[in-house]
Amino acid sequence: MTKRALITGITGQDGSYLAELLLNKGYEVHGLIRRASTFNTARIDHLYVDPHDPKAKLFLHYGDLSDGARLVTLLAEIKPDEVYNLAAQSHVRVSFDEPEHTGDTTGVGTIRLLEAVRMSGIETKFYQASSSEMFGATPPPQNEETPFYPRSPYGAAKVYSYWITKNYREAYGMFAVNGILFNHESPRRGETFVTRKITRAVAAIKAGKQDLLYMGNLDAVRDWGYAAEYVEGMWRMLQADEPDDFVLATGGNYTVRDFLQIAFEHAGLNWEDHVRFDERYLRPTEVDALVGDASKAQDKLGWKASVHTPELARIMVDADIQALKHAGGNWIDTVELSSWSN
Ligand code: NDP
Ligand code: GDR
Repeated sequence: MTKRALITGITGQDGSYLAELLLNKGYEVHGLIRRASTFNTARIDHLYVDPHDPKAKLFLHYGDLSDGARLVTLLAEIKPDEVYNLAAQSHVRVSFDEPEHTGDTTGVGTIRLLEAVRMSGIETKFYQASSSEMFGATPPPQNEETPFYPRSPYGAAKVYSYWITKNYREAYGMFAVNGILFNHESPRRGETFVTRKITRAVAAIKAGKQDLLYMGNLDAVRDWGYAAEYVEGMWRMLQADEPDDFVLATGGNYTVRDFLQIAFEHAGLNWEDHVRFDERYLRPTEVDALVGDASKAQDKLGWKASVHTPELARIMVDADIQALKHAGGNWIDTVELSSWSN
């Protein structure tokens, strides 16, 4: 029997890698996409096959986590074996600008989806994209037992989603799990997250298209892993005998300054010649240090990260240098992006 999965957030970084993984495993994959005035499917275009083709295994459906009724009809129609809830307003800095919207999508959106599972009466396994941001101010190393102390509207919304997922597991016996993932990045990472902002700037500076990069807090410590490996961990959580919550992380410990140094050096550049401070990239409350302990995932799921931060930075720099070349050196938004976005 072909397994069927529904992915919310399929157009995002993780959604695209997860769709790839599941298609390779023979799944029929359904993705929820938001209607926009321009196409927002660039990360999954390479997977798309015309649905008239009998070999098509990827199907996209319009919908939104703010629209509960739509989620019910969609689940009743698709009847997935596995649901991966990856959709969210996922930018921490932006969550201070749009706290209510973030609460609605990143928090309440999860209960809309869980209720849709319950109301449609289907049997399915449920994965919730929980985050190390829930640990916030609690010092590292952080694992499944570490108390939460969120430091942003985003982190608080994710804590709500974490507990409501656990509650549906206990209240209704649902196979519902939280993957508590530490930062994971890739060449498909959104352009305004710090790693990608840096690697795109390195490519543009190397090509002579940009000179300065404006940044916020360089002292923040993060545990940056490779997204393509983390989606395998998500899938393994849903294949376990019992539903449970797991941390996925590399255990590495790097500052933003370390990442700058590694990325610029890989392109033969000195970061201090190009990086300037701009307070607009600071957060009202910062998460100083996130370093994960993923030993439970290693013991129970056999999952372990193999790509660590320095290698990841080099992969991303190489990919952005190539991408800029393919664009004929015309990344017209690069300068603007680094000056106004987060
Ligand atoms: P992205 O920001 O790249 O992708 C977010 C996805 O959510 C996009 O597909 C976006 O659609 C979709 N989305 C946003 N709002 C809605 C909505 N209201 N209804 C339906 N879809 C919506 O995130 P990542 O791929 O990096 O992360 C995936 C998930 O994992 C997120 O929930 C994130 O918070 C969480 N997470 C991420 C970590 C990381 O390091 N990457 C770490 C821990 C957790 P569109 O393309 O239309 O904008
Ligand atoms: P984060 O990722 O907040 O950890 O959330 P981000 O890359 O945005 O920030 C990481 C750290 O870098 C510092 N920083 C800057 N960040 C950005 N974006 N831009 C800058 O110019 C800049 N300068 C310094 C930040 O202050 C922060 O300390 C990500 C998201 O993917 C969440 O959805 C996910 O849940 C967590 O990772 C785990």
